Amino acid sequence: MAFWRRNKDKFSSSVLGLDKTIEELRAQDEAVEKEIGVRFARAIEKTRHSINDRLDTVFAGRKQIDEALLDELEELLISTDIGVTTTMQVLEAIRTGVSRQEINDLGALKAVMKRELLDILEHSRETGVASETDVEETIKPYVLMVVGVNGVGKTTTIGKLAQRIKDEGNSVLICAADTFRAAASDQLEIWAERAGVPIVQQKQGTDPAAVLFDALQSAKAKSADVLIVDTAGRLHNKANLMAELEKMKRIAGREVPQAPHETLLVIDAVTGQNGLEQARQFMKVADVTGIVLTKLDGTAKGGIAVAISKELNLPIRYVGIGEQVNDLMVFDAESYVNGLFN
Ligand SMILES: Nc1nc2c(ncn2[C@@H]2O[C@H](COP(=O)(O)OP(=O)(O)OP(=O)(O)O)[C@@H](O)[C@H]2O)c(=O)[nH]1
Ligand SMILES: [Mg+2]
Repeated sequence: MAFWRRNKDKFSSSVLGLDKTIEELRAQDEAVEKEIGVRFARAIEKTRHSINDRLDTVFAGRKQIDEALLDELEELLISTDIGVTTTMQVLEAIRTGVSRQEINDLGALKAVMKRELLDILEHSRETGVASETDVEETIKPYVLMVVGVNGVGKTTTIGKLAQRIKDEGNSVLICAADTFRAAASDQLEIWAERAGVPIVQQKQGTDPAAVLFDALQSAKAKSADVLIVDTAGRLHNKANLMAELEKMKRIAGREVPQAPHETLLVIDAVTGQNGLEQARQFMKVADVTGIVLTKLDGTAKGGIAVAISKELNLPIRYVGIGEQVNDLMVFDAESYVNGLFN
């Protein structure tokens, strides 16, 4: 079973305290959902402003949905980075709705947009989930590799993830396999300390695969549930990077069956369509199974989440919504889409 799902079950069974009544559990679920909705809404405030508020302006004083309005809508959608293909798909759905006289006002138009975006996000979750291949629950550690170009937020995400996975009741070990950049390991060490999880590191310039080998031995010896691996972000030499990632993958698979079980590609939402292009390059060198979209809090172009899902057909697992340890959320398509329009 994939880790995030395995974990979800673990989480719900821990939540199912016998001392709680059904009503109390329901209230607890509702409170959690509300909290998630509120945090998503806050994280995509800038994007909501650039879609929802501008939609209101485009519509103001208009009596009908005509081609001129659709042109403005097209421009608006493109500017949020949801991508050309998605924009065309949404416009097509609106045209169909208008011709069937199902869309007469802004409310109906927003409903169609929400439905189309949600469809795309959920489709990638169902079809693009490479890591859904069964990983037996007895396999330990669950190896999670984190890749992506410089500065997108890999190390920060690992710090947040370590805390989160630990809080969910797992023992975690971090592997500092970014031996390329000076201070990379120190930065990770600070996060490891903060989360109270052990870290395996070696001096700068060590072969990352050797650090990973050490970490795998240590994780097995400690019977750790999850090993999170930080990697170097440089992409300027594709052949090197490919060789390095492949070697790491080979070693992981030799030491732990089916490892790495998940390879998360981190994308910086602020870089918008450029991030998408980086992702394509990365997908050529690593078997990416899911996305972490960071810095959603810092962009008005949060529509990139939709473009990623559609064009890469990969599920977004987590989103980063700030620099603090709690600023990482499991991506929830519905909360995201609701947050864009409500
Ligand atoms: N606002 C915001 N900032 C973030 C988020 N995630 C990371 N950052 C910031 O982005 C910067 C780079 O983060 P790192 O984690 O060092 O990125 P990296 O990918 O490990 O970088 P390299 O190791 O150089 O490849 C830091 O200043 C982080 O605080 C996020 O979700 N929101
Ligand atoms: Mg880093």
